[in-house]
Amino acid sequence: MSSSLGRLEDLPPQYVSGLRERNVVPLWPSLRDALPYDKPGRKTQPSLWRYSQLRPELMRAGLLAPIETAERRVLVLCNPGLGLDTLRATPTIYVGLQLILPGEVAPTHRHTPCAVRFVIEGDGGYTTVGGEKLPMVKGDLILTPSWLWHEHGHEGNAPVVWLDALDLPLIHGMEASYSVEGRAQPLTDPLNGSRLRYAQGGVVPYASLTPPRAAYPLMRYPWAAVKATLEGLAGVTPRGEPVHVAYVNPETGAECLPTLGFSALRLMPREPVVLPRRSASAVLHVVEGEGSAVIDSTGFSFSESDTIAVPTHAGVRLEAAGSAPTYVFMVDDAPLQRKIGIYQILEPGDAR
Ligand code: GTQ
Repeated sequence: MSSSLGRLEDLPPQYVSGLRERNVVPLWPSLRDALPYDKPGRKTQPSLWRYSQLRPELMRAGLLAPIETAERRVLVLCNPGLGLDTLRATPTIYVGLQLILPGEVAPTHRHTPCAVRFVIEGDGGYTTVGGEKLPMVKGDLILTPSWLWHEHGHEGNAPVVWLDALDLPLIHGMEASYSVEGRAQPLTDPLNGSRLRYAQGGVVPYASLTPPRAAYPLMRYPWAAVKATLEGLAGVTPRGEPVHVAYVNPETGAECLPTLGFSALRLMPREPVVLPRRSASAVLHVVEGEGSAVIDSTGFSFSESDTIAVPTHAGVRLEAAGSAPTYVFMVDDAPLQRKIGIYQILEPGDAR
């Protein structure tokens, strides 16, 4: 094992420039950057975006950017450690706050990255995905899987805002990110149809037992059902263990999208939750309540609708404040990491 590697400056400059002219470089000066010992090199910073500060800016975007020229009126939450122009909250996860005003339609398109919407405020919004119109109620999770047509609309009378999460950095990094325009979709499914088919965990339409199965049988996960599940789980979870549920495909029990995973946590005041350090990066979004977070050594206090970036291998400690439970929605890249065989849960203090 070589502990001190040769540097670029140790080589004859003409040798290095001769290599570079042929589009070649020596590995050893960069080997430790490419493959650091014991822990990945991370540029991602633990970061917090406060909704109370961003909401006025988003409403201003409503005045500055007509939907016709914006297509998607979104303010992107960019991790300062990754640079503000690469549209990344973590190395793999894009998140943005999208605003749609009454009567507007964000036109039909489809794209290679997959996306989800997590509703923050407002009534009357909807997203149509693959011919199914999905109501958007605060706290609902709506899937728009890769390459499915989708458009957003608004039939209410106050602003509707949601959090977008996409695997865009990943697909863009693969130089595989693109979209195509479409026409307004014909509604081929009843309003909220997939939710009506899978209203109850553990009970599925009989016909779905015979292949082929739909890749994405359920498109909308209402918050009311997720919250009720968290309440039930809280009653049977030993104190000190996280009350944490995962959003899954109701047919297979697997994660609902191939790359990104979605889950929700219930926190109680004076019962801090320490999540294991792991190889996945994540974004936390506060659904209800307030509290504090320590991400590695950075502490934040958070309120409803705030969003937090969690780097890979980071320690995460969460605690509710006040007297009521606090609910946190989480997006991570664990599904992709599991598929490619690199997912790790790291015991405290253990990097190996
Ligand atoms: O609503 O389809 O935040 O295509 C970024 C790209 C939202 C969307 C984003 C998109 C969308």
